[in-house]
Amino acid sequence: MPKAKPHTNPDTILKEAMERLDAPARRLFLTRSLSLGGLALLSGCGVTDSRGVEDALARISRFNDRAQAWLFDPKRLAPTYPDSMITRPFPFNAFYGEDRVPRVDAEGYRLEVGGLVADRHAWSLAELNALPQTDQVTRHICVEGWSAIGKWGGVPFSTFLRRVGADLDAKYVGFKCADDYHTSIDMPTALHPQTLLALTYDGETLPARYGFPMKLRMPTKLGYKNPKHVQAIFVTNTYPGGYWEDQGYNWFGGS
Ligand SMILES: Nc1nc2c(c(=O)[nH]1)N[C@H]1C(S)=C(S)[C@@H](COP(=O)(O)O)O[C@H]1N2
Ligand SMILES: [Mo]
Repeated sequence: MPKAKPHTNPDTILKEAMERLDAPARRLFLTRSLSLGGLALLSGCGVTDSRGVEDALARISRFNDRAQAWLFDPKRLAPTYPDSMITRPFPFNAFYGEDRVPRVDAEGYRLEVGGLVADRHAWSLAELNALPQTDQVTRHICVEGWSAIGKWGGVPFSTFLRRVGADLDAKYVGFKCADDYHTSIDMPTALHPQTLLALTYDGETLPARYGFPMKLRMPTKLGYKNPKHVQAIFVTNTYPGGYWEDQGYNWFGGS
């Protein structure tokens, strides 16, 4: 038997292992940025060669048969952590560099609310801050292959949706951001007890890089589903897609 060519390029290793997977498993994991690091994180094991990658992918593919239903149980809670485990400094990520973070004016800010809601009044920051607040320490997982633990505070999103008289039987909640980012989530996730309309990070007003003045924080979703600098929220039955979702990322994006 001819000896297999040694693989040196991580992308080649990943691509060749992918080709041996069945189509549904491949489709699920062929997000554009699945790197070896990301794969190691998703599979919970080190992947250094093509054998390791295949094992990891096989494990993920088996896991995924159960995962979608398991992750999407609206009553299931994501793990929480003690403050001592917060990652410092917490990483910044966006589709641009930190020098281009949008600077939203606090005074002029009004959160627009639209679609299938009874009350379309736009909210000032003072009004949002006057709603009941809570905080939680959870893990943020980015498909680019890193995760970090952070502390977000704000209004339980279900409280907000009820306050604006949202149609809770609608399928989707969509988000538009100050940097042209957009995304959308399913209603069960919107109503999940850990889904927060986040106004603070680590006890301070949400810093610009983490999404000032407001981000939606969902520990049950991958990083790219957590929109920063949210300017408008809309409730709809028409699939809204999203910035990464429209480029082939999985819409559900659970973590
Ligand atoms: N408005 C906006 N929200 C966004 C993004 C973005 O580019 N713009 N990037 C997403 C991605 S991929 C990640 S990992 C997280 C990063 O959040 P952080 O900077 O608080 O770590 O924000 C998400 N939300
Ligand atoms: Mo991300």
